Amino acid sequence: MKTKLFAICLLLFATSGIATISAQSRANTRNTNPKGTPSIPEISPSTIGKPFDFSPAAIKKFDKENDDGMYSDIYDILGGGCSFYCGCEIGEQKASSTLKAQGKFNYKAGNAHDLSLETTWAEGVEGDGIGEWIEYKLPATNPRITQIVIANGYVRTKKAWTENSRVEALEVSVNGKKHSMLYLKDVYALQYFDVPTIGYNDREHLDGKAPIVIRFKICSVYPGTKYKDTCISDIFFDGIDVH
Ligand SMILES: [Ca+2]
Repeated sequence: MKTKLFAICLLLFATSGIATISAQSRANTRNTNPKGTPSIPEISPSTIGKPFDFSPAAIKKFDKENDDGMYSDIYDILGGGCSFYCGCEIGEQKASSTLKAQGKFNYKAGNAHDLSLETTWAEGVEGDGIGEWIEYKLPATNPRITQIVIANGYVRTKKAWTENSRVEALEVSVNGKKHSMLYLKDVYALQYFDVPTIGYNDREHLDGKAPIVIRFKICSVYPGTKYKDTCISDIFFDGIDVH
């Protein structure tokens, strides 16, 4: 009897060992591609905002309710209240290409980080702009970013949004190192992505540290109905270290 019990125990021990090794093996391979280099987190939005409404009626209603002037207009993303941008810098933006200005509208890189839904960056190459990028340079002292918020496409009007291309997959790199792949929804609203922290964790020794350079590269798009220009109206952040 004792021998039989011992054999059962041995068997249980052995199989649990196999299970442990197998789980360990899965854990190790989950984040590696076939070449063995670490892959990056693939992230979908955790939250989608309310659909935009910039109709004349909505603008009239907004202006009436905004009688204290907290927001500069209906396109103003944050208004004058406290936010992550009490500490977060706008920094400098540059892009691999930019669509040339048409009439009173321009599509420069800085439009993607001016906290206004009225303005947009549009890439300026032939086709849908796969591989084109926009880059933000922020000082090392910038508070740490834990969330990326995106107004995908040219959201100033629903018509402009439909006619121009939107981003489907956006690769994020930080200081030249791949950070994450964001999978955007094709929605006329803000999209919130919870991301691994961007910025220096050692807040005591920031002097002399390299600036934080965040690059967003277009990897695939939702095609516009009229134009092959991919637009991003705004990419902005939320995070920690502020207040
Ligand atoms: Ca903008």
